[in-house]
Amino acid sequence: MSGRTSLTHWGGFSADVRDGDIASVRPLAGDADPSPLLGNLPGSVTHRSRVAGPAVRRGWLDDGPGPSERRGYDEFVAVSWDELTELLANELRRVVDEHGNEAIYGGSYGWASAGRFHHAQSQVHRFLKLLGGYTFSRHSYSLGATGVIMPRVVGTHDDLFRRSTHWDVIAEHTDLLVCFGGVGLKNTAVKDGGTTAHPARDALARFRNRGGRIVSFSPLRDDVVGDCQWLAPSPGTDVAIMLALAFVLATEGLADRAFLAEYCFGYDIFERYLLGTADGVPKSPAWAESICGVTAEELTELARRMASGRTIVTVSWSLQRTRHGEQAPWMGVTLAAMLGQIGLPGGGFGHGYGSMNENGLAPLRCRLPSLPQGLNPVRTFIPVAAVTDMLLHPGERFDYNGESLTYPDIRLVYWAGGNPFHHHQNIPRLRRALARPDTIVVHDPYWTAMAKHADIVVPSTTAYEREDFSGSRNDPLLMAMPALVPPHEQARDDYTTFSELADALGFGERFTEGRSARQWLVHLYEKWSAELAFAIPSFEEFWAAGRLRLPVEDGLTLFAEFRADPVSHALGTPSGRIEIFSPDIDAFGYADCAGHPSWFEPDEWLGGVRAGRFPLLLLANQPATRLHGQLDGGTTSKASKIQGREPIRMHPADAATRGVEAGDVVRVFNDRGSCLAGVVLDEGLRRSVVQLSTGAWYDPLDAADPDSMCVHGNPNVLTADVGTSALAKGCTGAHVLVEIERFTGALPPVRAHEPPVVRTRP
Ligand SMILES: Nc1nc2c(c(=O)[nH]1)N[C@H]1C(S)=C(S)[C@@H](COP(=O)(O)OP(=O)(O)OC[C@H]3O[C@@H](n4cnc5c(=O)[nH]c(N)nc54)[C@H](O)[C@@H]3O)O[C@H]1N2
Ligand SMILES: Nc1nc2c(c(=O)[nH]1)N[C@H]1C(S)=C(S)[C@@H](COP(=O)(O)OP(=O)(O)OC[C@H]3O[C@@H](n4cnc5c(=O)[nH]c(N)nc54)[C@H](O)[C@@H]3O)O[C@H]1N2
Ligand SMILES: [Mo]
Repeated sequence: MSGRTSLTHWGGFSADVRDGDIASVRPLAGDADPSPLLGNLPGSVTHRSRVAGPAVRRGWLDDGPGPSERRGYDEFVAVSWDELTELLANELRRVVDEHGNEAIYGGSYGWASAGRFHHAQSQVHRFLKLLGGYTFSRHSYSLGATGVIMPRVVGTHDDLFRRSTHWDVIAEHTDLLVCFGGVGLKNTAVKDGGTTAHPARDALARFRNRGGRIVSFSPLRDDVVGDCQWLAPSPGTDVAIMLALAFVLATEGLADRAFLAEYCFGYDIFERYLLGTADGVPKSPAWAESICGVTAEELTELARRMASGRTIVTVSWSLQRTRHGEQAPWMGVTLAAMLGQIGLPGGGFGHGYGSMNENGLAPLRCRLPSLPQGLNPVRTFIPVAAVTDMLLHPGERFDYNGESLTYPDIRLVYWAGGNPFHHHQNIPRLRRALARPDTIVVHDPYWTAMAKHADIVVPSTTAYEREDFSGSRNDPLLMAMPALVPPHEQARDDYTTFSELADALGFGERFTEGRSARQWLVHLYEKWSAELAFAIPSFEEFWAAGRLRLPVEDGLTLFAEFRADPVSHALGTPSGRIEIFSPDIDAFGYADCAGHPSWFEPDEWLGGVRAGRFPLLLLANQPATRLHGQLDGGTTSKASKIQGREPIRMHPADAATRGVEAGDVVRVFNDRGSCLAGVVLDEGLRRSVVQLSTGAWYDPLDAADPDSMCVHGNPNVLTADVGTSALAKGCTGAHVLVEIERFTGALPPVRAHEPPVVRTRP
């Protein structure tokens, strides 16, 4: 069969199918810059790493629920679907009866697949809410710091992306794009929910053709593709750089004081810090030079240039995925406010151009159809990246965003559509935490490391084995996603699994409302259609056409309404203005987040004492060859590996001092853990910076030992499991200090994509 069209988080495609799998794919017509990630799809449905049928960990089956250090290397026993439903329903009932619903952790963070109905998070949360609730999580690994700080600074975090200044406006009006963290095209491959066009490359070409210029602060040259002024500061020092730029504006009469007075709150308090009146340290270019390694002259010249034309200051999301990650976006807005161009076409602030295929894309004029979630009767939550802290420290109090909260005592962990062995930091610590609950349940199509650490493994279908539709809020197309192939082996969609469980637990009718999956698609579509302000075709017509074009809001400039009328379009902050000083945050009295943006020395950076022991700064950034850990075994992903290991990029000079050559396998280590990786040499890196993307599946040499080396190259065996600050407690996985040596031992095989032992019973 050929030519059926579907959608992924990284683009639309049409597929030829053969033997129950995707044989080849072609990008969606009209996508000017399709993603190379599509190359991971062929062969993915029947890949050997699929979970073939329901499976239960041997120790759990024999001994019953309880803490276990055997998670991660025990064998599994194949069970029937009926057995699985009964075991799992009984266990959920036991935990609820004995410990209450709060003892279920259902945060279940993760990206799963495109699809509005079969969206794994929506399914698991709806199910657990009807069960009586669960401990939930707030915010994301993507935007943990931004999600808390920016609502306090500009009254929103979401609108910074959803209603960001359009690429066309930048191409037409911007003179200078000052990018902290680059504008990497690799990351604009992706948008959650799916994306049908990739306009960033073309927009940047039009911008440059018109005379627009880019200044990229980034440790990596290729964070901007094509011409730019590349400045490579020491990672983690961007706030010092921005302060120095601000210092020049303030002291050379270049700050827009009228804008600061009318649209901002508390600039005067911040300025006392900036000029050093408050603490005796002027944040001058000379001061910043000693921290970041960019010269005072370069910084001074840039500040003047920024004030002389239409300038956007854009801060990539990576900058807030570090200790004190709240500061960079806050200081970025402050710097843009001092330039006084916020709300003017082609000027102002951006957060994430080059982080996702969302900034610069026009938002829909309507919402999308979605599965109703219901209310969670349990109010207990954690900031999402505190999952290990929660499991290791039940009953302990912690600070978060002005509140004092308590970690619940979790007995059952339920994961559907995410992979903590991909997303969480300090895997050795994570493994110790995962030994503590009574039961871990994982739904996934694949034997990820998280599935291998579960007690009950539920085989899910992939998005290509079921019917759905999807789209995202900055994409004009709602796309039909017909089933391309039948379900693999015994795989079931999560909806069917939850329907049967809900039945066994006595709330089947409330969960399904009597609808099949197909009937839900029709129902969600029709309900949505009835609420729209405009007419759309019937579901059948949409399904036959395969797509539906929706109206979008073109030509946006972020905060244009606020600039035009700061009274009726006041921001959602306490003052209604941009809070350069936040009295609320100031009153929290946190040692690691003050009342205005400030420079804090990072933990993991080249300037501190720790760098004496571990002298290389590793960037654990997003992979160019896949989405997170998804389809790590696919063609595009595997083609980049070196002797089967994830590539690590090093500057030739850093390699030479260690006797390392291109193509070598190296051991990357610090005091938390170690992994192997394959060397690529590249002069486009700042000295002492190395880069190892996330996403190689965790593969311990000795699965019984939580401290074991990962032989495949997962950087999260090295990263620190500490929050951004007491304010947001966001993920800080972007940077970690390491040392590297040539690996001289016998090269262990990579078994990451091999399933565990699954015994069948007579
Ligand atoms: N060190 C470091 N760590 C990081 C980051 C970093 O920059 N540095 N980045 C962080 C960021 S921004 C993010 S967003 C996270 C991403 O972390 P995750 O979102 O957890 O990573 P994914 O690999 O996308 O995991 C999704 C899982 O869902 C499964 N899946 C797909 N479809 C379905 C389905 O229909 N049903 C079910 N049940 N499962 C399905 C996939 O097989 C996959 O295992 O990682 C974070 N971790
Ligand atoms: N291909 C692909 N695209 C993706 C994803 C993926 O898995 N694959 N994941 C998506 C997701 S979930 C998210 S949240 C976004 C994340 O988007 P980001 O967080 O912006 O992505 P990263 O790749 O981690 O970082 C971007 C660049 O920032 C630079 N950088 C790192 N630290 C510093 C620093 O201290 N200072 C400066 N100036 N620059 C620094 C690095 O060189 C890095 O390449 O990406 C999305 N896009
Ligand atoms: Mo993310």
